[in-house]
Amino acid sequence: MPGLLDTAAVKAIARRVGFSKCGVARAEPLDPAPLDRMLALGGEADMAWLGAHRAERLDPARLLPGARSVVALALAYGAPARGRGDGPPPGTGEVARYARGRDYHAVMRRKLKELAAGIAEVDPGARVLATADVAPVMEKAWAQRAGIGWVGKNGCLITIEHGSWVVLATALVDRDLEPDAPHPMRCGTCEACLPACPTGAIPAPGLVDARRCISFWTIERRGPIPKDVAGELGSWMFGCDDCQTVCPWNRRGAEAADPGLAPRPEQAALGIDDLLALGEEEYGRRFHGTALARARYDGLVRNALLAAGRSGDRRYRAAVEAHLGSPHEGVREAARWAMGRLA
Ligand code: B12
Ligand code: SF4
Ligand code: SF4
Repeated sequence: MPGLLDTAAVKAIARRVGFSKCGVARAEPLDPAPLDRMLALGGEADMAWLGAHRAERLDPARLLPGARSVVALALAYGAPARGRGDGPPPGTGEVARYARGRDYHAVMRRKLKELAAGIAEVDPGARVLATADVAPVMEKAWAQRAGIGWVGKNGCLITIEHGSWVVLATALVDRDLEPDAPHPMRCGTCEACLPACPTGAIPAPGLVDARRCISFWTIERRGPIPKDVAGELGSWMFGCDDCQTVCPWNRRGAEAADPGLAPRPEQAALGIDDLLALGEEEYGRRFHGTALARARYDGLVRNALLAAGRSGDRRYRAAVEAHLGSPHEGVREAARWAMGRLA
């Protein structure tokens, strides 16, 4: 039955759909300073798309003409409390917690569709653009403005209830909704995440330099990883959580809000041997539908070769050598680097 679309109605729909948190902000342009600061530094690394859509990133009305409100949404994923399951078993590389279940993009897409359908039931004329991760929308900035959490000094959006173990989405709406108050910054005097970053990728509070971030190199980087970075990736095979695991707001861990996001034990740490022996077809079967697919076959094998090299374990030599003739440049280079380490 059509009625009035207001903030309470939107939040009730978000709750029904299963989002962990929902808040509303006015769709007024964002402060350009943080984005410009990062771009001026070159902190976007290879991700030129971060600067290419600067105007859209700052002003939602450029994405949805007539946008009046931004609904910010958070979905908690499963993460163990600190102390349990820390560090991957020997012979494996660790996977960031957000990527240990089903691909959150798929889970989000379904929920965002249901949210848009719920809004259409109340207000059939409302126009909605609901996305997660894929559109030029600064999701953390909106989440903070809409009051669901704050951007911590580690650059992540932190909620009181679930820590930073949440993924984010937004829905732009061409309706005036009562806004929530922005969330206050709750880091206080803590700075634990800055020295905890193994590669010094957080040169100042809240500023993440992707050129030094393990998450960038192991997930987003296409092709070869420079020699000086290859040895610095620690125990990580895909992504990195080091600046989050030290955060006091994450001490308790989090329950997955959707069963699809619950961690699968076999996806928390990947065997180096397994990945070195992986063919493209088997890769498709194993990783399709997970966030790990973002790294593609060659990215994951490249990461495994570097992990083998860092381990110093000469038993990997034959498996590494087999990749020296790979058609993928990133894989070939990683195999050469690892052979040098295992010599
Ligand atoms: C590009 C990108 C990356 C890049 C760059 C990271 C970055 N910090 O921007 C890389 C590949 C490194 C990356 C890594 C990760 N990412 Co990412 N990423 C994105 C993406 C696509 C765009 C982010 C963006 O616009 N960055 C540009 C900068 C300028 O924007 P911003 O950080 O949002 O800007 C704010 C801060 O700079 C802050 N700020 C500026 N100055 C200051 C000063 C102080 C003192 C403070 C406190 C804050 C502050 O204010 C700005 C506005 O609020 C978003 C999805 C999206 N569309 O938003 C996901 C997203 C941010 N990533 C996400 C995740 C999960 C991760 C990882 C945790 C994955 C992992 N475990 O490996 C890591 C975390 C690394 C980290 N410490 O930030 C989630 C965030 C979840 C959360 N709770 O915060 C997002 C929102 C995806 C999603 N839909 O859920 N990511
Ligand atoms: S994700 Fe890892 S490498 Fe990137 S800023 Fe955090 S601790 Fe540093
Ligand atoms: S570790 Fe401390 S400074 Fe860093 S994000 Fe968490 S509370 Fe903020």
